[in-house]
Amino acid sequence: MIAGKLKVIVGLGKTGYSCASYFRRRSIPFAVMDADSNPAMLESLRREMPEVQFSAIDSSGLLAAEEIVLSPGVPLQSKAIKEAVAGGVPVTGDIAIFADNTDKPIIAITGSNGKSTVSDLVAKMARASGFNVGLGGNIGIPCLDILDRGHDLYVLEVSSYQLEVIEKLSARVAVVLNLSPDHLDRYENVKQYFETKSRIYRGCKIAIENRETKYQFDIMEETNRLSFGFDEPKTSKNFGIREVGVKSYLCSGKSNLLDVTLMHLKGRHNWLNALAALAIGQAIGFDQQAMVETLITYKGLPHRCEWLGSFKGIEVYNDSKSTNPGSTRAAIEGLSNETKNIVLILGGDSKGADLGDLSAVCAREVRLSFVYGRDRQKIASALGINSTVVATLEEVMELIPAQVASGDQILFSPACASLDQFRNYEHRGDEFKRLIRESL
Ligand code: UMA
Ligand code: ADP
Repeated sequence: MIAGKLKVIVGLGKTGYSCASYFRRRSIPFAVMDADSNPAMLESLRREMPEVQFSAIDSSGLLAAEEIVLSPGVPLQSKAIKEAVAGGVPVTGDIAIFADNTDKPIIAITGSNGKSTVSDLVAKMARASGFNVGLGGNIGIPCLDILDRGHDLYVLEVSSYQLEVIEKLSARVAVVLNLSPDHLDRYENVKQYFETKSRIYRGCKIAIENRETKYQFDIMEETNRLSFGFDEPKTSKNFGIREVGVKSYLCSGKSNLLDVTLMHLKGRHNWLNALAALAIGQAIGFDQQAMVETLITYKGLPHRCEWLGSFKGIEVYNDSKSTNPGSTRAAIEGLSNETKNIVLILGGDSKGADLGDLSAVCAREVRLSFVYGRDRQKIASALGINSTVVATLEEVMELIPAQVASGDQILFSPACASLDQFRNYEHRGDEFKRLIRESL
């Protein structure tokens, strides 16, 4: 039982610990709760802040809290949190605390896919344009860890989980990169998930919109808007693609900015990511030449359609960061060609998604498919193509050498969360890299 009116941090992972450090720096009293009796950061908390009370999540303690600071992995809809909210206890999260405590501009980036790529790219463009930029959020660096470090601009990757507890972010620039079904184990339906994503636009100065997204966002009329999409742009506030002969250019209004073949990032989904980054940069006032040069040199993050090399004539791609059907579709379309030579490996925890969304693209583009992991039977039947179904990735890799040949492209793009068999997507991708090198 926690005594006195305190802020209560719920969840002691990366976020919870960064909130604790922040409150400590500001001498704000707080306590911490976690469903796990020995969470990841407990040892550090005991060592660095021995006076802080730590306990299991208990409803009466939450009801007595001055405010709950919720970690993103803890659903707002969980029983104890719902009870506290019903009892009038306010709930916040690290991004909202961050926004309330800086007067520097925030670029807030969400979307079902491409958040980390675009956040990283925009931060690099900002640096190339002379800004002292801080990059954080869902990308893996809790935002409060980058506050108070003298930055003049922030790029925050924001997840739907984080958006649940944000009333009004008031970002300088906000973008929903794209929307496709995800996290249906957390949300009641796709509509609720999309609505949560749309909260990022609340109070923003400049909204960046994807013209390919059909969802109707609720954006205040007076908000300035820029947009991006595959079609040719009409004004300098629109970013798009212009075909000139056989070449495709990223462009804004009448200006052709870059021939897409000059980018390392491959696949049409990355054209949209690049256009979104250019629109964000224009909204903030980045140097256009510096942005274009960044797009030419940017190699992308590991585990995102990462080309591992050519092994005996077989091209291998690690797309372990693909955790939903939308990103696997983008990967397949990115590798598509006339020879139907894609060997797809997927599986894991499907998070309630309908993998049937991939059946048409698989039937068209995939020569062979292997399905593994917890939801393998459900996934294989939803895909509707002939798949080899085994329990683990290791077993897939044992079967692979006998079934692939020079000219094939092996694509590891799981379309699922990794947590049923791996620590996280990085662990899964590293295991794939190790196993493929051993087996080919
Ligand atoms: N916990 C509870 N009760 C629960 C759930 C969790 O007590 O119902 C406790 C766990 O026991 C654990 C702690 O909460 O001790 C973990 O908190 P957390 O799950 O919020 O994880 P953090 O370590 O704080 O990491 C979070 C994000 N994790 C999630 O959203 C699940 C990280 O995104 C993010 O990088 C980090 O904050 C910094 O902002 C990860 C992620 O998977 C990579 N995000 C999802 C995604 O990208 O699809 C949204
Ligand atoms: P996020 O942070 O939203 O998970 P990442 O940049 O880490 O996004 O990429 C995650 C997965 O989504 C990877 O498989 C990547 O290839 C794919 N991806 C990246 N951008 C897009 C996009 N615009 N549309 C669809 N898939 C994408």
